[in-house]
Amino acid sequence: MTLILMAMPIFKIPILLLFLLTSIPSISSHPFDPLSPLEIQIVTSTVKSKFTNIAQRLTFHYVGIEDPNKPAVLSWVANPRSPPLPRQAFVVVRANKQTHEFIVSLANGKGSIVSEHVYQGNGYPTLTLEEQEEAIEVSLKHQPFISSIEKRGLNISDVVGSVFSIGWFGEAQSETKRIVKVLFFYKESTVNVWLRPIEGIETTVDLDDMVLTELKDIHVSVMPSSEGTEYQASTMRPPFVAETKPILVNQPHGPSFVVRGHTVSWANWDFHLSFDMRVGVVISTASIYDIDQQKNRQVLYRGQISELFVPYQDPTEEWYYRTFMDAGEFGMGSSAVALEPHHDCPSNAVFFDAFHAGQDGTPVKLENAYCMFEKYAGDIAWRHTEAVIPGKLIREVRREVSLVIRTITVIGNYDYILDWELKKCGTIKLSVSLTGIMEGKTTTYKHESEVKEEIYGLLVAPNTIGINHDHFITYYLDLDIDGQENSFHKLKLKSFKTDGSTPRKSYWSVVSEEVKKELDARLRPTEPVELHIVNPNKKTAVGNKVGYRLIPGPMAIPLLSEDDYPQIRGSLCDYDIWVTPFNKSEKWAGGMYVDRGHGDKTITHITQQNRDINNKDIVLWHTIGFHHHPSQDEFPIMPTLTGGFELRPTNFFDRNPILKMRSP
Ligand SMILES: *[C@@H]1O[C@H](CO)[C@@H](O)[C@H](O)[C@H]1NC(C)=O
Ligand SMILES: *[C@@H]1O[C@H](CO)[C@@H](O)[C@H](O)[C@H]1NC(C)=O
Ligand SMILES: [Cu+2]
Repeated sequence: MTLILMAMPIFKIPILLLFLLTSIPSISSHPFDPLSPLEIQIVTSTVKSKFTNIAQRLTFHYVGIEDPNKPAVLSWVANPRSPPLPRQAFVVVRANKQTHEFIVSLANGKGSIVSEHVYQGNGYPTLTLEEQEEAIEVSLKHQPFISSIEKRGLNISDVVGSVFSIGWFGEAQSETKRIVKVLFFYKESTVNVWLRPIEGIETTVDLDDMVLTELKDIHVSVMPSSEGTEYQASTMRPPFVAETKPILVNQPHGPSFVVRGHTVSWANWDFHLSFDMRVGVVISTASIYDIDQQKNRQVLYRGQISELFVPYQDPTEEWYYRTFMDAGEFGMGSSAVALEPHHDCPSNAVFFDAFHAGQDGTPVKLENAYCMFEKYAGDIAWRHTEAVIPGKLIREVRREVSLVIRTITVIGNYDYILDWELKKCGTIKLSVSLTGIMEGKTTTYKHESEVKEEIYGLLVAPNTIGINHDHFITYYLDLDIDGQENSFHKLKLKSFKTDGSTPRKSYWSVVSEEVKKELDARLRPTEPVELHIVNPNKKTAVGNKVGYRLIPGPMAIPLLSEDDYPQIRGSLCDYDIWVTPFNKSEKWAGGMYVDRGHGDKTITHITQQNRDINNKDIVLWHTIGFHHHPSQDEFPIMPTLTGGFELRPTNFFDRNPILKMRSP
């Protein structure tokens, strides 16, 4: 009982609503509920007790739930008043320079180790926030480093550091130590440190020993002026951009969603909402109520980010290694920032805290880690004006009110705003908005006319180059369209010639292809195609297969050569679409251990098994991408750039599911 209580999220909602919630009959905890602080404590102390006389550091890199098996989860969801499933946690620690994986049982509120395994492959777990801080501190206190800074006439107390993962460039496994580089920036007259890098000096820190292993003082770079780099309103003088008058989002009767534990009901949707230190928000066991069939129908078993790959395109000595895998290396969840009410989310939003394990195993609270709100932005759900009927004017309009779940992850200089949006028509829309600060590289050039060589980007300010890079984001989408057995169909739009019996010479029509195997599902569409996930065993009343369609997001094409190391690790961008048969342990498009990993367990390798995907429980992986050639408008901070994709019901319903909807 304690565990069930602890599993309640701490969210801030009006007292009145809290009162209403408590009057709803209780429900046992959902199998995907994130670990509560108490559970984290139990799990990590159980693991710690295995390492009693450890000589070196014991650091926790991942602590999260171990997913129960899918059939058990589905039968619990079908009957949520049944007893909770046994809780287990999955844990990754570093100890004695080894990566240990544990599964810990939480049965009866006590921790016990179910399995223990030393990972022998290449690559390392996600960096902890604490070890990044330590690596910076070790560097800043290193006397030869201080001398190097002083030699440049800079003030050590104005130097800040940031940790950069260094990828993998063909070294043997025995040579790929768990090391990072620390790079330095100058905060002397601006908070926008990313545009004031101290180039030509870097340290290398071994994270397992937490020692500085190398100081490189290569050259003295120019320091761009701090002028115009500030972005805090309090530091700016008029004129300001024309103000708009206040806009209020006002829901006089409160939100129309109900949150029980981590389970959410809103309009016709029911789903589970969780948060994970590696991937951030996880939406699972989502179903939609069909008013015609008068039942909930399954849509999504689990959806989350799988990986985010950001290769910079400057191959020179001090930049070549910047090829980040943000989820696996830095943690999209543990790097989530506290959302600011009224600004990061509108005034009608409800905020949720999340918990993850700190490096030492103690629970760390991430306040306002994600928010949920109903969005009405003046859009229309459907409408028609009918003027053709004499003497009658018909106008029917429905407002589009949707539900948004938002989290924001900040990895160093970059901010990723990650939204899930559920619509009453059944559409699920996922979007990524990029903002934050570009990573500036210093140069002696002050004007574009002086530039006579390759600079791998654009001169965005005097002495500052914005370096070209990409953002590739792979989503893991275990769709269960009206049941588990699904198929992937490519509906190709083809041109046809007519037989000449009318003046028309051509038309297009649809040629459907059932995809049978994993390798055939991989796709980078170059011709018009509709991508359907269907349930071949369920048909509409008129006989169409029920399904959902992927309306793909922005597609970017990998431009690195196939044999380039970042491309091997980041092969998740080789295709926009991948489909695999469901396997609980296959979730990571870039591999499980990506820091310094060799890219040998990516989605490329997973799909090489070329398994059957026809009429099976399948998973859709969708990679969206942004090529980013910086522009001056993005200096000194970038206006948001948004991209996303939709999953849209396609013959899922027998007719418009929101036909019988009244506008609120
Ligand atoms: C360095 O910065 C500190 C803190 O801002 C300041 O107190 C100190 O006077 C500075 N030293 C020099 C040499 O500018
Ligand atoms: C699931 O995937 C893992 C790793 O690819 C593999 O070892 C395991 O055998 C797979 N399980 C099933 C049931 O296919
Ligand atoms: Cu970018």
